[in-house]
Amino acid sequence: MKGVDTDPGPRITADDPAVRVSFAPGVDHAEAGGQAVEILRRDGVVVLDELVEPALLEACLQQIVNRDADYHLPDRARNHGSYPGRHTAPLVIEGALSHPAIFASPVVREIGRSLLGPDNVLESFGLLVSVPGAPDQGRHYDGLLFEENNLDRVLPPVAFAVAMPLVRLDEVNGTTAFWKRSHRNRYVGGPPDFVPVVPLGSAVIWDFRLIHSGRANLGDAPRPILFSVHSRNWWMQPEREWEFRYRKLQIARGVYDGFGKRMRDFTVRADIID
Ligand SMILES: O=C(O)CCC(=O)C(=O)O
Repeated sequence: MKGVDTDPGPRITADDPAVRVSFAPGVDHAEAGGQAVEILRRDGVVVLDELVEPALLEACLQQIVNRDADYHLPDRARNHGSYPGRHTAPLVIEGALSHPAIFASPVVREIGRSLLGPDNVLESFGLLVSVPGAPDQGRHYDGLLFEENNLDRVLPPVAFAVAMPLVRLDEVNGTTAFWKRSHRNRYVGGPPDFVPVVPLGSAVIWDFRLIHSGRANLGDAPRPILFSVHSRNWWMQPEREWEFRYRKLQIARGVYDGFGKRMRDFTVRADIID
């Protein structure tokens, strides 16, 4: 995560139907997935609406709270992230979290194959939390191959983030603000042009090069999001030495034992938890 501007920009919500694709019952997922790929290529971000059953997401949140009621508390060694009031906590893929719709949605897998190549991998899977009082993030991109020049803009993508909120994201608990097309065009500042409200059941995918900023949590409850990174198989997110207890991808042994070869290849970076 690299800052480009400490000013987070004005507080607005700004929807754009051209950056959203519906996966409601009856929609042809292959066609909708193809549209999502085109939008990601063009704008660097896409919202996949009605992708996941809200009841499954509620079960995931319940499981997380039951396992660790303090999941939202900062722990520098155990969590990943360097922004005040915001961190990613490790998760184990088990129980409700092991449902493929959660960590390996067929729609997201297909988007990954199109944008990141057939042998792309799940680089990480954790819980992105912003706590009440968390301020706006500075504008940043999540990663570039070459920081020192503008080469990334003309290269194909190497990684994308998938944010699957466990609560609705809005102007109170803080959605994410995006500067569309900044993955390919020169960033010129100004207000964000896509600041979507994200209902439970929707997911947001963004290119790692895209400029964005998580908005302040003005509510009174933590804002949990299932957050994963999908990447080309030769790319890895840099690790920070002080995050020595953070585990970026963990799968329960019983879940992993049920995987076929394709899923094992996709989760090749996982720690298997006995
Ligand atoms: O919290 C958000 O909405 C975005 C988080 C983010 O961009 C980050 O942690 O890099």
